[in-house]
Amino acid sequence: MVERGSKVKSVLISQDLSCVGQVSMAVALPVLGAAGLRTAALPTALLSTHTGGFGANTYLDLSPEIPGIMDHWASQDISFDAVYLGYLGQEALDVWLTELPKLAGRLILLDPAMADHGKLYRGFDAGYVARMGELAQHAALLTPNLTEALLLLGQPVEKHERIDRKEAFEIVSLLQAKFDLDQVVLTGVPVGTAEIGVFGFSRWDGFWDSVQARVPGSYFGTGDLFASALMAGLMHGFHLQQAAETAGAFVAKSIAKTAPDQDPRFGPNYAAALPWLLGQFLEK
Ligand code: PXL
Repeated sequence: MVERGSKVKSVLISQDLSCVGQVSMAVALPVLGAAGLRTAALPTALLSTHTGGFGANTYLDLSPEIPGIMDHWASQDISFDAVYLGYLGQEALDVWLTELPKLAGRLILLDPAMADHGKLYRGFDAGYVARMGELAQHAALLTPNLTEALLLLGQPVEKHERIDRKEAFEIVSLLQAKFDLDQVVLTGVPVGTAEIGVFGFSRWDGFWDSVQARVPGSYFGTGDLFASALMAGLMHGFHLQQAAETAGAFVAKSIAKTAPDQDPRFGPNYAAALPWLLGQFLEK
């Protein structure tokens, strides 16, 4: 549903705001805003930094604000074409379990940001994974990395180091069935020694994959950049595969444009790849 009197599509973004580290809200807002979308930002928590390697970060839970903010928007007839949820935090996940069903009918993208490289992020546990699975049942599109997908399926996370194409498609298929999803994008899948793949399914276009050479370097926030660019592509009318390939290329270009001595905790240089991304939408 497009907001009245406007052709600009609107996206509600809800995830944490980490003050330092270029992850989650701090990259979703600039990417989606620059892509010409009307963004609404609903931060779930305020952290001094992300939880990946800066020591004892502060954490302020903002989730008690969410229901009141949603009620105020409803009273003003403010609605959204799409909803993008990423890293939420323990308390906000519970709030969204109540709130998300009320937004049924929108394009709901859930990036179940909770783990990577075979490990849960600090502060998360098996209960968080189980509740993320419940939330996934209210999403239309799920974009886990391989570790998150294995956790959501209750499979051994040791497999995150390398799987083959057949296993990757099986994982996509199992996720689709378990959470009754319209669309799935399994991201950052290491296939072979020097390649990285994205494997997807859409109810409309079936299964597809896209494998490319891995750009060396591992940075925080790449999953958030990918999901943000994916959402931007979908809002510009791209099919899922085209949106995922564009998002994957955007992340690869961001990494390629990052100084080799840059501290990976601060994320890649996505700003240098943003003009390229926006060009993809203009050419459409
Ligand atoms: O999506 C990465 C991310 C987002 N938000 C917070 C994080 C991380 C990764 O560590 O800690 C707070």
